Amino acid sequence: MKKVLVARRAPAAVVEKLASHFDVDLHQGEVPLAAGELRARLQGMAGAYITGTERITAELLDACPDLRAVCTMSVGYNHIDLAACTARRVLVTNTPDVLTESTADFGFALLMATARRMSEGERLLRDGRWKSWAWDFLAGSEVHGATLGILGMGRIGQAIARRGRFGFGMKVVYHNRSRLPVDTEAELGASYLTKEALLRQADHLILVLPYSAESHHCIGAPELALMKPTATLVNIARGGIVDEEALADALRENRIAAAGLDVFEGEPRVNPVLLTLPNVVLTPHIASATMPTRLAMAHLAADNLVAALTGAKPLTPLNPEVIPA
Ligand code: 8YV
Repeated sequence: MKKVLVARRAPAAVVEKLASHFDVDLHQGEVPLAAGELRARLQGMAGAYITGTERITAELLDACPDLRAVCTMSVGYNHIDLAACTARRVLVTNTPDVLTESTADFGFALLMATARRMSEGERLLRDGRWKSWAWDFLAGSEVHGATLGILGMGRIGQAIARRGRFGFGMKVVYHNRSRLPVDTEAELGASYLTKEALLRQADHLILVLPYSAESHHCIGAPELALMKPTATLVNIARGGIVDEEALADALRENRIAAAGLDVFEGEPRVNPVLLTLPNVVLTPHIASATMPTRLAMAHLAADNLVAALTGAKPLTPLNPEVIPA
């Protein structure tokens, strides 16, 4: 029987499914395996079921020559050196599609919570600081009818565009590495802008682009300086896309109005300055966290692993070129 490592706690049905095909080593702890532990646990393993918290590097692959498939329970795969996997003929799969709508729901929720100052209001209420009504008490910015800027117009970006356009009557503008086909733009009611124009025009800017060396700190001091002082910034992509120091400065000096962050550069560590600022809504990387979605992601990752190691066709491969013809 082939051996596989399940590197994080997974639903019982998923572990059972994997155990019916493989000899499974399950890491039960709540804390991810450290790099050295992961390397040790992967010795002799043909497959790895991982999440966004395990890094798959060229060095790790060289130390684990039996590894043939890495299946991540995440759509993002910046934690995996895909080129190194492909060069070593290690199949990599992710979990697209199944999380699109719930992640878009959360992106919109975070945008609204941020623009309408919900966390600030709840903190004030819970702390017993709610004294009275005033005309400008916790007055935030408008969501309906505002200009929604989307940076990264993949599946999740498009699902957010639909919510903004058809749910809230927003003007939707976007920037993406490649422009969408004209009929998709028309269907979404979204207009393409340069990154600079997007930064200047958005009342609410939501980041949904993949993280890579290219997108590292693609929102930094110069980009924040282009945004409206009344603007909201929401990040549900990856922390490293935003220069957190620059963002903290901009928020402290009210150069933008507010930010909603679900992801952080060094998560689970959060920049201590952000923790002190009232105009930031902070959530612990939960954009895809609904039970049905997480179950769908876990099953898809497991189904990919079963297919990859039993000669069947994986459902969502990232490097299909390594699959034998
Ligand atoms: C996951 C995510 O919660 O899918 C992704 O890329 O960021 C989240 O949905 C996380 O990565 C768990 O693997």
